Amino acid sequence: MRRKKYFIGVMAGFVLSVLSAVKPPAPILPIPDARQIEWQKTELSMFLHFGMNTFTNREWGTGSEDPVLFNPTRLDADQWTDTAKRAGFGRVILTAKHHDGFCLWSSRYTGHSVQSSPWKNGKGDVVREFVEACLKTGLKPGLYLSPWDRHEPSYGDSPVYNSHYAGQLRELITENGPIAEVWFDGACGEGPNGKKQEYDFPVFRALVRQLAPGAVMFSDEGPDVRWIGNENGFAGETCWAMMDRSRVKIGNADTGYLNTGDESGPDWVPGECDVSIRKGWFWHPDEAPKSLAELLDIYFKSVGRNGILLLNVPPNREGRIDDRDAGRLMELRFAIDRIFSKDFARGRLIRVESVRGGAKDYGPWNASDGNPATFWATDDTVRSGWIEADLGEPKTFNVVRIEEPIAYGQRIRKYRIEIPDGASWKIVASGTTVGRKKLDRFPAVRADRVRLVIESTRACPLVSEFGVHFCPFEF
Ligand code: FUL
Ligand code: CA
Repeated sequence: MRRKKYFIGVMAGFVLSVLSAVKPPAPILPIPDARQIEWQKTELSMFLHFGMNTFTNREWGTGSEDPVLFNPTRLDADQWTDTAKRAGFGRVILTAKHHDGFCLWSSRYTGHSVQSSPWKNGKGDVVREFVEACLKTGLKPGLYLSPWDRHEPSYGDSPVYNSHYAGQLRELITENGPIAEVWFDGACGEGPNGKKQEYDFPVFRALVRQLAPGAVMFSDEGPDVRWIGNENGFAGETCWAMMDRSRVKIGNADTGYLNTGDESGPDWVPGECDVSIRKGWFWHPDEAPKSLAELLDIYFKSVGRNGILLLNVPPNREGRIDDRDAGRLMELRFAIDRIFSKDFARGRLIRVESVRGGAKDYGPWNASDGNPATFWATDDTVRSGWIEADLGEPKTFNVVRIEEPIAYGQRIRKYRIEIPDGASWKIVASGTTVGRKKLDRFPAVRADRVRLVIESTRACPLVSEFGVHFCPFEF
């Protein structure tokens, strides 16, 4: 009898909780696919430009370099990945072949590779050492295979070179892996009188999809990840993850369009912000790493503007990341941790203008729990609203962090940040898009409350995190 009563009670509770559960918000299209969601989780990627140019002191080789010049004395892929790991990077992308055509693996399609070099008596394979080091360290490996090839004689004979390129792609993917990102560079310096190669990108992409289904593909036009339109590492102040892929052509893109994305674009193609820690992409003896201030500025303008930062750290002629660059990366890590490990809003009382269904599932505390998967939501018909953190006592801060749960589509198109000012409020920052992460900096203020006022959205606002921080670094 008692058991029966208990059973009925449990059942009633279950039915009630099902009845009172609030429907989750409908995603607004386009939305990221599983590959892109996975990719957007990791905010820092490391680029490794390494190859013939490292030894000839050039940025773009001619293709006629003698392979005997390639001879790193202490190549150590574990040192690359250890550096990346310690600095908090999640992915690393290596130039398997740059424009000069010299291959860092022993390709059966050309002799212009490590196999013709004195390094390890022609028996070495930089790509394999790199991928193995990544997998061992828990980092995701990516490869850059330059379509433009100044060495390969078939370049310009379109069908022949396309099958050469597809063959190399297949080799790289099937003999190493799993590869997490394939980088299709759009550069071509042939000029009007140079060779004209029509690339067969549909075939290249189909091949990558088939052989490395988990890999995202980068290019000006995606399909998974887009170039951000400059090599400074800066996303647009307005930066949508969406664009219209049919408006972009690899190697010939409207860089302004790539920089901001497109609110009405039908395709989800988030931006990757590539930039080098030094002036050049390859290591040169007379170049030095950027300052911490410059790197922090880049971080705020890439990761802090809905992008992913792809920071190039070029190995030197020994085949190692320069100590000065590694040191600077550790400073960057320290600084990022220093700024964001303390969040004055974490777990603090948060008030909102309205809540979805008035229920607990999407309550405001979801925006201060440090969990990107939980979020505050309003009813579907709402297009604006505010969320306010009560810091408990006055705090000094100069950075605010906002995050949207991007699996539901990118929504916010205009907002402002305010602190109390007597009986009313004072604006300390304002912006447009948010996306996976938006960071706003402003002159330090002291206040016990701070609110995010969302002025305009594409669909009901969703906020997964609202953080309040102090950055002690000048930049
Ligand atoms: C460009 C190339 O021309 C540069 O050499 C470098 O690889 C950069 C990341 O992409 O298009
Ligand atoms: Ca949350």
